[in-house]
Amino acid sequence: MTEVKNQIVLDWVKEMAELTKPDEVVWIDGSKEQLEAIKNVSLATGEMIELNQEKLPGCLYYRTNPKDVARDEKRTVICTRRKEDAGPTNNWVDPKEMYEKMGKLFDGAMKGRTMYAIPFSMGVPGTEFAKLGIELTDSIYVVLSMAIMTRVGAEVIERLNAGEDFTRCLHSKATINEQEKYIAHFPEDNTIWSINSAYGGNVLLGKKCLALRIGSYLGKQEGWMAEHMLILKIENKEGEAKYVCGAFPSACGKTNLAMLTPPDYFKEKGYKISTVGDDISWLRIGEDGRLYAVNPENGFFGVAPGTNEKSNPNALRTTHKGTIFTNVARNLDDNTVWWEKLDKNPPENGEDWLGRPWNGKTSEEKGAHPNSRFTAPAENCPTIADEFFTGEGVPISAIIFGGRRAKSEPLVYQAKSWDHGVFIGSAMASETTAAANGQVGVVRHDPMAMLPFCGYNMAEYFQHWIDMGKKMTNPPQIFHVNWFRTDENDEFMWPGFGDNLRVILWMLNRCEGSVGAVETPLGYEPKAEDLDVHGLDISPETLEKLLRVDAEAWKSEINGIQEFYDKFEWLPKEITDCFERLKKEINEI
Ligand code: SAT
Ligand code: MN
Repeated sequence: MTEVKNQIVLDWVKEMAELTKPDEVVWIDGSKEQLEAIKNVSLATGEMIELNQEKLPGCLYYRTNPKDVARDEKRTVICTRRKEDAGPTNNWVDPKEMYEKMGKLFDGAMKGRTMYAIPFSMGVPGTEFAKLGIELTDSIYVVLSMAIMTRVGAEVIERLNAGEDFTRCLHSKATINEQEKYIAHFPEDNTIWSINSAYGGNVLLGKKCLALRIGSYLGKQEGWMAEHMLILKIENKEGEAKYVCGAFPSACGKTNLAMLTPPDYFKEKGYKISTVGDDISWLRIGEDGRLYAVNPENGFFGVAPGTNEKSNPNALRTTHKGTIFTNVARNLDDNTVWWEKLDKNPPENGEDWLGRPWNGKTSEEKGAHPNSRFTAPAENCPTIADEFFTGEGVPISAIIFGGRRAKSEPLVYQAKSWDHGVFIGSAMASETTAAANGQVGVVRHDPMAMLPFCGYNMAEYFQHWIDMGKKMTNPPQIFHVNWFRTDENDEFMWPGFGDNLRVILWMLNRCEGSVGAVETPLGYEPKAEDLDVHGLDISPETLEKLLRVDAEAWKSEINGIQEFYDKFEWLPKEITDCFERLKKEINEI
């Protein structure tokens, strides 16, 4: 393997090994042979289970500790020297204090184990967007997952040897003691320490920790943006391509939107959808004054339950080889996997996510954990876009914000300007999901879907959005959507999934200025006739209800926004101006 020669890297690894005291240190080069050998070690210890290799070649099954099944926001901290630099929405601890506290926990944590050193790149190495990291871990699950989710290989080592900077990521599963679990970020040192967890979001440190928390901090310093956004490519029959980004909180359908299947009517019209990314976007301003995005990841860490032939056939195909399934149910008859809503045929001879015998036909209990996941290589995805592989940015026409909102939010509206769009993003809220520990289904403010992922003061982050807008001569249009509005009987009013393309096409028409709109206090809404509902069984009344601005609901919404804003000592004037205007206009309805 290519040898690591960078003395800064070697010194840091040595120092971390002296602290954690593993039996040995093994460098990961990303080769098939090495990963195969390491996988075999995990099969022998029972950490991973091999699935049916005919039906699911290269696929593995992994189960976490039952108390370690989601991101833990309470134990996620931002350690900046000044508390105000972490801001009112992050947990903050002084870096010195945190290093000391965690240093004690890491002391000897890898005794009797192997430390794996994983050099990885977020983004295609060598491109303008790419950033390097090294994760040190005592978990084979992490090694195998990082090999899927990031780019690992000789090229990364060569770049390190050439002196490129890297994020220092240290992880130990230690004893999975939830009282001593911490996911700590030291943005000023480009360092991440995570201990006592073995669940993806807390331990695959390239993902939320580097690509969003540290990434957002670096973006602020260096003049770019790290966002919790999918990237979708839409081509018409002339082959003209447009790209949109979408920010939705975890488990609100980003993967489904990123891989959507157009309704037949649109397929016949020649529309084609491809996937650039499903979770994270890194965005930079191009020379032409437009905003360009890449997906810095190399795989998908998607929610399994609800993924099926109808909701997301492309995701399903993506998981048929080389995938790690976590906390789903198993079918013991043919050694495959199952999760709620996969199909109508749950295993009778199964095992639930806790490893208990489970009969899916008779049991009242769920077989898979609601936040069970697949970790799958992006290259498996039938709709993966060519641009994913080059790592060159794609020009973004529209940014979509959205969340789960049963009542107040209309199906779609367009911001009146970039600054107004930043206000909309800053004020967005969503019902919580199982992706993070805590109560599910309560409305919480989650600006730009970044509340758990912004690595610095969110007021500064809003200011960064405003500043980026000023630097763009041709910024994307900003929209807000809600696929989840329900009627009096709590039934969804909008079919969602592939039919969301109808809303996206309206947005693209707006970007081109080819359709009009109705101005409301929230923004520009479609005229009902401009939403192409051909082939959709939806009544004009339902459509009207989906688009209606409910003034009463918005009065309480405004109180919620105010309450959220009150956390901040200051907010950009552009945002407070938009808020004042909204309050006034809602009261006038
Ligand atoms: O657990 S992850 O943070 O990686 C996925 C998510 O919650 O979005
Ligand atoms: Mn996510």
